[in-house]
Amino acid sequence: MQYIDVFNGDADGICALHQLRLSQAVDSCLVTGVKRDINLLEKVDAAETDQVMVLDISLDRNHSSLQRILDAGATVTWFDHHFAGEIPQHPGLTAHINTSADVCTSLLVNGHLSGRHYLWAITGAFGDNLHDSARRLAETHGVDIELQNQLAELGMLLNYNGYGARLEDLCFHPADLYRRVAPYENPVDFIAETDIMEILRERYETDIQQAASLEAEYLGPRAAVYLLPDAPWARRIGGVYANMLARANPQRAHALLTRREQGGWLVSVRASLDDPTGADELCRRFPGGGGRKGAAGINELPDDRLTEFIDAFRKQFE
Ligand SMILES: [Mn+2]
Repeated sequence: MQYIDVFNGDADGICALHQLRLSQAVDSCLVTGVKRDINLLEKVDAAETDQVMVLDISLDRNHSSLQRILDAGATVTWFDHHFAGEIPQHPGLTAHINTSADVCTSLLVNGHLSGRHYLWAITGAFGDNLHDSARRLAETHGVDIELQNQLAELGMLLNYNGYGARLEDLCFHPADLYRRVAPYENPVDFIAETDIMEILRERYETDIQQAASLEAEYLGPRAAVYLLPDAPWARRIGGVYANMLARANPQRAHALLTRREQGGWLVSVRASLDDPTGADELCRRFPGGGGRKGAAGINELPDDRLTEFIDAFRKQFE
């Protein structure tokens, strides 16, 4: 019998798994990838007695692999906040799915564990750009503003690490980053005793300076579109820069399109923070598109559909 932990390689995925493994330590096989790599279950080969934990990836996008694993007789526990589609009714599956715009997987796990490792849940929520939810949870536990801000930076940097077209674009492999986090029950100790924050912060600042020098392709009061070049810094910073723009302009929706090496565009969409809906709906209209209400993406938008996308984006949000 083996434990298999399948998790999104971003802050939310890492902080969700970390909370669960702090409360139940097991020796598990880790399956993860860059944040965009959400078809993670196809990499899992499970046997009858195996226990599979799946965190922060869409059930809809992994439906056939899930069916295969359940048919093999393995037990699957799933926590997620992305569009799930039809959830299979199977005695081997326990699914904790909530697609509300103000929750993330780390917060769902926090609820499941009755707040046992809430500092990591707050970190994961900040990582998913859910600042209101993160601060609300922090307030209920009396976390002071200074620590809140530290956790916000940690969440943002762990999230930033997950962005890239492939693992080579990243500072740390998400499985390695999880292993570095794993010994720390308290994020304050992780921040003080490891050099991870420093390494991520330095690269982040260099990347963000490059992004900030870009001009918008389209800029209106309710919608803005940015085109980023085919470069590792652009692939790393796109999603985090989109979150930053969203917070600076809460009434505006943002689309960041990063040029792909093979042609076409990698698309990140953020609905406005004032009305965080419609991003998934827009992206699902294009092949390879998906996500959640407030933040969604398209893995490969063909060049000849760029204008169509920008029109659809403006129509959705303006
Ligand atoms: Mn998430």
